[in-house]
Formats: sequence, C-alpha cells, structure tokens
Amino acid sequence: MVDFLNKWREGLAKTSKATLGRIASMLGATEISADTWDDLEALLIQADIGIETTQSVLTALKRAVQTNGLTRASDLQAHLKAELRSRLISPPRLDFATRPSVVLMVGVNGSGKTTTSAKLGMRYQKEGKSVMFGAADTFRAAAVDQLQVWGDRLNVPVIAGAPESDPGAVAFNAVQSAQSRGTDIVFIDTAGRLHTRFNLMEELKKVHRVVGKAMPGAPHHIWLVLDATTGQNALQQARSFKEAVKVTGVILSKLDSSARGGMAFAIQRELGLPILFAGLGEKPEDLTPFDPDAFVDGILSN
Ligand SMILES: Nc1nc2c(ncn2[C@@H]2O[C@H](COP(=O)(O)OP(=O)(O)O)[C@@H](O)[C@H]2O)c(=O)[nH]1
Ligand SMILES: [Mg+2]
Repeated sequence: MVDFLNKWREGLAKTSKATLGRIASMLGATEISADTWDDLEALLIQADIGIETTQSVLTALKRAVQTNGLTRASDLQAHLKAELRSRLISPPRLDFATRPSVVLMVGVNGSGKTTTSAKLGMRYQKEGKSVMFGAADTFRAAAVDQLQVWGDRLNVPVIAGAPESDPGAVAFNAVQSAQSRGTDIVFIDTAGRLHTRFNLMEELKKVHRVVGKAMPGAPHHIWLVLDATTGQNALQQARSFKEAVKVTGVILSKLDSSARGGMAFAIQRELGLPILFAGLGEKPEDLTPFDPDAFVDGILSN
C-alpha cells in the first residue's frame, strides 16, 4: 500500500512540486481570510485544473466553512482533498468478455499510443490473456517497426501491411486473424498524423467502420491517449477525436513528465470520459490503472 502510494507520489512529483503540493504549507495555522481564497484559487488554476472546476471547488469549500464553522486555513485541507476526489470518475470495470475484444488506440502523434499499446499488451498477457497487435499506423514506416520490436520482445503477434498500405485493410486483417486464432484482445494502433487533421479523422472513421465489418459490435473499446504535458491543449484534441469516433475512455500518458496533472479534472469535466490508465514513467510497468484516490493524494503531497 505504501509502495503503491509512493509510486503515484513519485509519478506526480512534478505537478505537486510546481503547484498543488504548496497548498499544505499555504494553508497553515492562520485564520481563513480573503487572501486564503485568492491564493487557493491561483494555485488551482495554475495547476491546470480548469476554471470551472476551480470555481466549483471554491464554492463547495466556502459552504463547508459555513456549515462546519471552520476558522483555520489548515482545516480546509481535508475538505479540499474530498472535493477534488469527488470530481474524478472511478474507472469502470473493463469488459473483455467478447473474444476477440477489439481495442482501437487513438490519439495525436507522439501522445504515446504505440508504447501504451505495448504496455497494455504486456499487462493483459500477464493476466493470462492472449494478445495481438494490429499496426494500422501505416503512415510512418517507423511506427510499424516500433510495434514489431515490442511484439518480438513480448512474443505477441503483430499484423502489419506493406508501407503506406490501407490502414483499414490492416485493421480488418488483424481482427480476422484474432478471430481465427481465438485471441482474447487485439490492440489496433492507429496513425496520429496525416496530411491534414480532416484526413486523419476520416481515416479513423473508416478504420472504425471496417473493424465493425470484420466483426459486428467491434471495436469494443476506443481508448484516447492524451499526453499530460500538453495541458489544456489536449482538450481540443480530445474533442475532435470524440466527434470522429465513440471514445470510451482516456489514457493519460507522461504524467511523470508533466507539471500539469491537474488537467485530469478538466478532461473529466469537459469530456465526461473516465480516465482508465495513467502513465507514471517510461517502464512498461509504469502504466497503471487510474486510481482517483492515489491521484489526489499524489498531486497534493509535499
Ligand atoms: N515519461 C514517459 N514517457 C512516455 C510515456 N508514455 C509514452 N512515453 C514516451 O513518449 C514517446 C512517444 O510515444 P509513442 O508511443 O511513440 O507515441 P505515438 O506516436 O502516439 O505512438 C516515446 O518516447 C515514449 O517512450 C509515459 O507515461 N511517461
Ligand atoms: Mg505510434
């Protein structure tokens, strides 16, 4: 348990050092004053929590002060923690009952799709599931090689096409191949960059349709990988992906490199999507199921 919390604290150290970890010392043994609210507001906004969430947290805290007759700033700490926690969605249990379960991995270039696919492959393989990768990012030759290297290392079959081949065809083959081999989960890695954003979204829609033709009901999961270092910019990306395909969950990568972990709140508030996994480091085992309690503990730790 201590190890578990430490892993989150270390992974979130940049965010807590830059902003939120300062809250504890700021909320010292002083009386609650107008300054307290101003300082708190400034820190929450700096932490990329988003204006709306910041305002709603402050309103709730002011109410708590009245209801509970709080006078010391340090009394706010526990309430703040609870208010932040209540604004995060607990990740749903992920259903892989259908065989194969098809997971479409989407997100902009460099967000971490390929490495996250590999990390997820390893995770589910360890749980005893058979896994396959579909290399549908045919736009960049290196992307296929990168997935192939992971496939070799993990002993996971990789379905790929010729360079520049049709991503829909690769995805179709991957699903069919998983069906005939009785594979439990197939992760389909997709392109994050094309000549234009419009082309990218049209291609994604096509991959989505083709996967559904190969297997009615597929894809079963569409996971959007967002780079936590991009802050509020990631919201814009997420909106376009959500318009193109029915995203079912978010994976927040590179939290360890980011001082903007607070964006998790903005994502959940604006998109209403659960965060399923978090990248807390570069090692494969650093991709961990999102834990809202450990997350809030980590961003506030000092
Ligand atoms: N520190 C850190 N680096 C990550 C994490 N996830 C991915 N990366 C790195 O981000 C870079 C881009 O990842 P990649 O999977 O190629 O992105 P893609 O273009 O979306 O497929 C690689 O150097 C990864 O090692 C993470 O959780 N933490
Ligand atoms: Mg990639």
